[in-house]
Amino acid sequence: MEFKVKWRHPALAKARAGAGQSAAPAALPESIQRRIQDHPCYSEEAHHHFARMHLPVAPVCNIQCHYCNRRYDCANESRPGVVSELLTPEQAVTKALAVAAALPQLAVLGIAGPGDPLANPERTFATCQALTEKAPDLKLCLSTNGLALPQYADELAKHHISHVTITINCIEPDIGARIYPWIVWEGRRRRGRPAAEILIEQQLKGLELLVARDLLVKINSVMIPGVNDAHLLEVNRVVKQKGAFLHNIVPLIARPEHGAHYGRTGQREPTATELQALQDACGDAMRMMRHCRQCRSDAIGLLGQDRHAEFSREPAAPLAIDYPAAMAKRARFQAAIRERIQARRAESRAASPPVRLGGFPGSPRPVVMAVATQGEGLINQHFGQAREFLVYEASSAGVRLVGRRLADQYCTGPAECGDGDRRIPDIIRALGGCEVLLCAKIGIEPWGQLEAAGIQPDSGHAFEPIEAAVMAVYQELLAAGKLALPARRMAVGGN
Ligand code: CLF
Ligand code: SF4
Repeated sequence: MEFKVKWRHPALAKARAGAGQSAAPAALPESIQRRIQDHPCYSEEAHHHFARMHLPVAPVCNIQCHYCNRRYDCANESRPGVVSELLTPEQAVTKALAVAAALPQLAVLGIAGPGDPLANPERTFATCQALTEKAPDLKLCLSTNGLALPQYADELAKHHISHVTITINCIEPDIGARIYPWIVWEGRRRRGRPAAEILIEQQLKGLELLVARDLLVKINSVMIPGVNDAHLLEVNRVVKQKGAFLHNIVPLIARPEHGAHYGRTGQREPTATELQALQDACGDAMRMMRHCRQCRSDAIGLLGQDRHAEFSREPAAPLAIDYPAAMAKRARFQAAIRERIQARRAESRAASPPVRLGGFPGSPRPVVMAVATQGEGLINQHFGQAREFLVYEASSAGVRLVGRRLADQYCTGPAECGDGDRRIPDIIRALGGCEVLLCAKIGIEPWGQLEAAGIQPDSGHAFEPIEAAVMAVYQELLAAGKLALPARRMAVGGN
């Protein structure tokens, strides 16, 4: 299905008009590139290199979602079941400066809970104001359910909050009534369809106001099978039409032990395949986020490598931090990262010529590969240490990230040596659909078990850039005649 899209973000609209684009997204204009190049959520490439820190200053929420247990973080930006410490604005600012001084990859400070930032406006904006003054080089980011958004659109712009996420799970109130049991609106608790109607209206109005103020807006949607899964295609169409920059569809997490309504009532979670099919169905007409880690509201570090436990609950003394020196160090460090990214792009263009078909009909089938990585865009993790795998699809069109899979860690240390055998069936299940596993190293036992399950381990590309390695493996398979079309009908690489 092809949507007729009116691309309303001012800068994007200009780019599309200039490029005469139809459904495919335009190459991003330089001004937008600059705004996302070091934001780990808004740029897939950046997420390998740049870190974010969440400041848990917002305890209260103004709505109830059926996937949320209020003892835990806002589930719109986190895994239910994970509790974050709450900080006062002063503590949050002090801690942010301390972390920024210690973590040169830090590029973004986000407020994402544990409740809704805009249901706690004083705490949220006091934190932002102090950060704008004291850490002017860090981007400010915020995530909200959108109920209070229209009221605070100007304030968000005033506080230099450049990136805002709105969680929009539906645009149809009857569906909303199945997701939100109540909201608090104008001092009163509203329920059912009328409550959902108000929430949706506020969310869409908020989106328009932010786009008009030139903020970059990401939409998060929780995929709830049988409730809003099919409907999210329509949500995608509408938010795109209203100028959202990115759509992040995340899977519902509903476990009985988390105590939320969906978990208690047996609402099922989507499978990785269902999630990917929905993201694919939304098409490439809109940028889809595929690398979300559903992180906690006090997360620190690269996505997928949360370091919050390393930083003390007690914030460091403010006077002990030489922030200007740390800022200069961070600027040098991040400039070097950007140079490395540019060099790697050039290298990858030169070293991995695209697979091309030698003028024959048909095309080789795509191959899905799992990758163990700790960041920096490299295959740099031992299989036994991995708790998640990024999943890439290689095809004659190139390499693309299609998602991530969570898995039990195969090796948890000498005390539990041997337990990997017990965990491997679950790991194999989590990697369903993957034909190759790329990692830095892997033991002989799991190698054999994965191979027997039809997943070929490969540590021959250890410490190489991910996309180049995935394409190299694809080309090896192609050259070996393993990709459906007979090898003699294809040519690999070249001009
Ligand atoms: Fe945090 Fe969210 Fe800003 Fe990112 S997270 S407030 S946009 S800085 Fe990112 Fe985490 Fe996914 Fe959120 S990976 S849960 S999308
Ligand atoms: Fe929970 Fe977030 Fe929903 Fe509020 S908006 S009920 S904190 S998931």
